[in-house]
Amino acid sequence: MPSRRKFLVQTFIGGLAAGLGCRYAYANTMLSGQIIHNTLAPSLPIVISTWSHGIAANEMAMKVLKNKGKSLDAVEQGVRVSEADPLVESVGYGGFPDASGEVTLDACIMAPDGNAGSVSCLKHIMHPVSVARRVMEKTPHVMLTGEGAYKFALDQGFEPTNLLTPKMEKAFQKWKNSGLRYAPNANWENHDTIGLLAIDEQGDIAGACTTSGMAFKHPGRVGDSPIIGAGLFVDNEVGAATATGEGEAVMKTLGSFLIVELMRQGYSPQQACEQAVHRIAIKLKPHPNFQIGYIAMNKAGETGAYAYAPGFQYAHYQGDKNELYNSGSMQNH
Ligand code: SD4
Repeated sequence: MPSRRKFLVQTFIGGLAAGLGCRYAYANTMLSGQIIHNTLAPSLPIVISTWSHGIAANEMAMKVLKNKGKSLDAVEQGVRVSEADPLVESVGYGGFPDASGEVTLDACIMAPDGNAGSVSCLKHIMHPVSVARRVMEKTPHVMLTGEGAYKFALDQGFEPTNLLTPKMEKAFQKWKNSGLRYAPNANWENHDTIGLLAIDEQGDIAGACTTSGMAFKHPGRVGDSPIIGAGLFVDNEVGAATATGEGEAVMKTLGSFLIVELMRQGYSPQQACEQAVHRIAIKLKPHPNFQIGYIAMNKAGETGAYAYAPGFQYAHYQGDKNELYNSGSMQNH
């Protein structure tokens, strides 16, 4: 290559690298010293999940793992606890309805062998994660949606259930009467989708994510939670990540896949979560009430968590310690 051209190419690449370096240096400087995280040295098995109800889900998942169960069974059994709990208001039974008063559920599951299953906009079924697992194991597909997913669930022997609790019916009527239109708002909506990641004694990683989505969403709206790579991603060679919060931003940046790919490049789970939140901040210019939270785990069992706004909590279970932590966030620094 002629020397001037070589110089220009090198200058271009150098400039690009410096630009990127700058961006990441800026991100890391801005974020450094702000991480609130558990300091345990990893020892398998380990379970990590989103929000305070993750404690009960972790409990069940760890029970499976301590009985020599596999991570895939642990993640399914774990999130089923939140799906059945009417006090968890963004998951399964007792979740917020959509703008027509119907509870519609999104869920997915991913196995250590890379297989995945998912359901979206599923009505009347209490355990969408288990339907997602059946999609993974009994069909050649990854995702079933709406009426088709419901019919499949019935064919598989799942019982129809009324998912709308009296409390949520009241909340819906109040919202309807208020004349308010749907607007994503992290401060008044319950952001409590459960994403749960587990690594078993053999070092195999699985994940599950399940939600009723954003309260009073448009009928038919599907969020990030059932989208493989957005709400959840597992690569058993590298690690796993899962998301909670305003799903549209996670979908636009394929957040969980991004985190796993960053870990593949050598980022720690914590650094990878921070970069994925930062990517959203740079690309999407979030609105004032925006919230998003990620958790991640790598093959060594190291974990990380990070959010856009303060208030995101996650539950981490290792040995005999099942504890709730406040994640760091971009906005409180
Ligand atoms: C969604 N990510 O449907 C979900 C909502 C959520 O806690 O996480 N709520 O966009």
